[in-house]
This record gives sequence, C-alpha cells and structure tokens, in this order.
Amino acid sequence: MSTERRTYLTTPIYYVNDKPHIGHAYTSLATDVLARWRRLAGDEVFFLTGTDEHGQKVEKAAEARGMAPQAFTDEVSQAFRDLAARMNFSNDAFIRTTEERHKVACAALWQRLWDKGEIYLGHYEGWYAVRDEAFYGPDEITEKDGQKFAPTGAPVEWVREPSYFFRLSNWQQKLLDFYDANPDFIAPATRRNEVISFVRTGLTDLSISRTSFTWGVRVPGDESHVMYVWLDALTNYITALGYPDEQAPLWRFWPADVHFVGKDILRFHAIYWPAFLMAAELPTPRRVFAHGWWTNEGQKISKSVGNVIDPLALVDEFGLDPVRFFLLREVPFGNDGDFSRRALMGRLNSDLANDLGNLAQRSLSLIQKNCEGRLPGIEAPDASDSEILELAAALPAQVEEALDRQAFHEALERIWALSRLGNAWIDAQKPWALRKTDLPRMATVLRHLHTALRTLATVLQPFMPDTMRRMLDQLGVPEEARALAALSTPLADGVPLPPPSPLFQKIQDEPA
Ligand code: ME8
Repeated sequence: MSTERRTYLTTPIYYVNDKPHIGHAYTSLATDVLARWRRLAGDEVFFLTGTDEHGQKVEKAAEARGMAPQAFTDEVSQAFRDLAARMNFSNDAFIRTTEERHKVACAALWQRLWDKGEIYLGHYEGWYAVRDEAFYGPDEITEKDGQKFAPTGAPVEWVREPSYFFRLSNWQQKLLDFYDANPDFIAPATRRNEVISFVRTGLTDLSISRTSFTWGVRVPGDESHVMYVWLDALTNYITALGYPDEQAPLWRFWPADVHFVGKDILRFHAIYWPAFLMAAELPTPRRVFAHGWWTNEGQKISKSVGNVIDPLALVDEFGLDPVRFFLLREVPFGNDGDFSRRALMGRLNSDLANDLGNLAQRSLSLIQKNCEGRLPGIEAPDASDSEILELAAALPAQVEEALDRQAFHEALERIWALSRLGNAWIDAQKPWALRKTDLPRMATVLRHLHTALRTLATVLQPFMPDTMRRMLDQLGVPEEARALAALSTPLADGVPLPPPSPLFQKIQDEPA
C-alpha cells in the first residue's frame, strides 16, 4: 500500500447559470471517494471544487432573473456549496472564479503566454454556442428549421469581433507527442482515442477573448476584451494552489493527479489545458478522467423535458449513503448510465440491506448474545478458514488497484465479493449451532467474521462515510484504528462491542 503520496484531485467548476443537478453531484462524488480513499491510505490530499461564474451564459441567466451578475452568482454559487455539504463531500477548498485572487492568476497566466509570443490580436468570425461556451468550425454545424446547431445540440450564433488568439495550431504535434509519452493522461482509453483523432485532423488557433459583453476577467493591457471563459475557468486549478506564486504553500500539489470531468468537457481539459500549460512552461496534469452521462428512466435529462434529477430530493428520500453507493455501483465509471428508481431500490435492498447489512447484523448479534458482547479470540483455528481470511487481507490492495484506475464499480464489486463470501461462510459454519456443540470453534468463526466486517467497513468508508462510521463503532474499532494501515493490527481480544443496530433499511417496492 502506498504511503506519503501527495494527491491533488479536482472536479469541474460548475456554471452558476442554474441550480445543481445529479450530474454535478456525480462528478464531485467520484472525486470525493478517491480523495477519501487516498487520505485513508495516508496521502496528503488536496481536493478542490467550485463554481465557474463568468461568461455570456451566466450573464444571460442573471439577466433573465433580473439580477446583477455578481448578486446572481453569489446566490447560485451558495447552492453548490450547500450541495457539497449535504452530500458530505470532503473538499479542502471551494473556488469561485469571481474571486480577486483568481483574476490575478488569470492575468498572470495570460501575461506569461503573451510574453512567450503565444498570443496575438486578430479578428474572430465564426460560430459560437453560448450554452457550451464553445466555438465550432463550419463543418461541425447542422441546420434544422432555419436554426443552426453545434454537435452537442446547442444552438449557435454567428460571431464577428476583434479577438486575441492563442497559437493552438503550433501545439498540434506537441500535443500528439505528449499523449504518446503519457498514455494514461486521458482515460478511459476510448476517450483518449477520440481526442487523438480530433487533434490529428488539425487544430486552428483558438479565440481567447471576447468584446461583445463584459462579464469576465479583463485582458491585461486591453480593457475592451474579457478573457474567453474557458481560459478563465481552467486557470482555477492553479489559482487554488496560489498561482502565480510558485512559492505558495499549496503549489506543491501541482500538477493535478486527476481532473474529473464529464465527457462533454473533455476537449477543453485534454487539448486546450495542456496546450496552455506547455506554452506557459508549467507542468501538465497527470490525468483527465471523463465519465459518462446519466439519462433518467431512459430519457436524456433536460430542463425542457422537465426530468432533471435533484440530488437532494433523492437523498431526502433514500438517504445519503445509499445514493452515494448507488451512483458509483450501478454504472461503470466512464460509461453512460441510466438512472431508474427500480434499479436504485433493487441495489439498496439486495446489496446494502440483504447482503452487507445482514452479514453485519447476524454476526454482531451472535457475538452480542453468545460472547457477552466482547470480541472473541481465535481459539480453534481451522485450515478451512484461510479462504475468508486471505480474501479479507487481499481486499485493500484490490480496491486500491481499481481506484487507481478510477474503476469505482470494480472496487465495489471486489468489496461485495468478500461480503458474499462472508454470508456463504456464516451459513456453512453455522455458529448458532456451534454454540451448543463447540464453543471454541464458534468463537473462532465469529472472530473471523468480525475481521471480514472490519475490513469491509474500513475500505467502504470513502463510499459511505456516515454508515461506515456507525459500522466501525459497532465493531468496536477505535477512531485511530480506521485507516488502511491499521488493518494489519488486530483488535485486542475481549474488546467490548455495543449492541448492534441495522445499518440499512429495506425499501418497500413501489406499486408499478
Ligand atoms: O461545463 N450526467 O460546467 P457545467 C453526468 N463550467 N454528469 C453530468 C451531466 C449528466 N447528465 N450533466 C452535467 C461546465 N454533468 C464548466 C466546467 S471546468 C474548468 C469548467 C456534469 O455546470 C459533468 O461533470 O456545465 C460535466 O462535465 C459537468 O457536470 C458540467 O458542468
């Protein structure tokens, strides 16, 4: 198991044009689980999230609410902070792009690119989608009922204005070399291939300033321009670490280990961002992981359809940890997935209540009843015990291996293999029958079940922090013995265990 690593993990900073939805909760949840895992493994972790508050999209949303942009962003940004608190995200910081320190960082990065001759003044003429805050080439545009659309389905408008450009075309080959030298930079692999083919088709210089509105960071030395919102937004990842002060205490976390993003914004993170950084001669992030998109009961999630999923409503209905578990268990991270209430209830009842919950309740009740509520010692070991003990001992490394690839669903599958084995083992060993025939063996079986449960609860802490705290309390594991490394030190025989109570509630099936 790794020790003393330094880990920097980020979520996208979310647009404050609207309130948070399930997609936002999902990206941040994945980041949170990896952050918590790395802390459990002894890493020094910095986990950043925040809000993206400039640009035309936010300006228009403020206008529609009849509010000044700053007041509007103050309000919506708070909703994202509240979401993080309510979802129990363990972010170390929350950045807003309207903060002064961020404007300073953007100006410094711009100046550095300017000084290196990477920026020039020109004229932009082409398609722009406000919804995506992105420029599109003529060959990417389709037309329907007289309206033109980007490949994402966002309506585009023709823009013609003076603009500064970043010499992205100069970076095409250097980017391809960079992907080649860093095969893990873009994950999953299918996404990596998409990005590489896109870059191979050729990169044109990127417009990085706008003059037709003012809600943005001013370009240094030319007040008539505001920076393109994506240059501004991407810079947040270094602002938060103190850039441009490379002596700042947090700067030691750069480069980022994983930027978690949705597949919709991979291009910005996997092409523009490393190009900006290489051009500025700053270290590039180690990985960008693009996860898939959720649909709702088979339908694309959209405000106009009215099927947006409110993560807080789900949490109110099903409980926080079950929702956290479901989102990462149901769909392989990286794939698109469909949200359905039936699937959610199925998982909660089978995986959580029947499987893990029952194993804990059965084992701990038997210890409570038959061992005077004290942790039994190993009195009668048997060669047949090795399977469950070996699986428990191997589990942390297996979970770590999966999480290092951001394969959250695989980590959970591994964990449930031990939970299922535990249930099969208790059925086969029948400690309730041994109570009458062989007390030393009963004690041994219960002790091994306790070892399996302690392992399960320890590795599950990042996924379901509150419930696993309760489970570790019930298992008599002291606070200071809950890290991964502590698993190699057995608890003392005879430790008192509090009376167990169910960890998960079963959910009644809804009428069809
Ligand atoms: O793009 N399923 O912000 P944003 C899963 N400000 N995830 C989804 C989703 C869905 N249906 N819908 C959205 C931005 N997401 C920029 C980012 S970063 C420097 C700037 C998630 O508010 C997904 O992570 O539009 C996506 O990348 C993010 O929300 C976009 O959030």
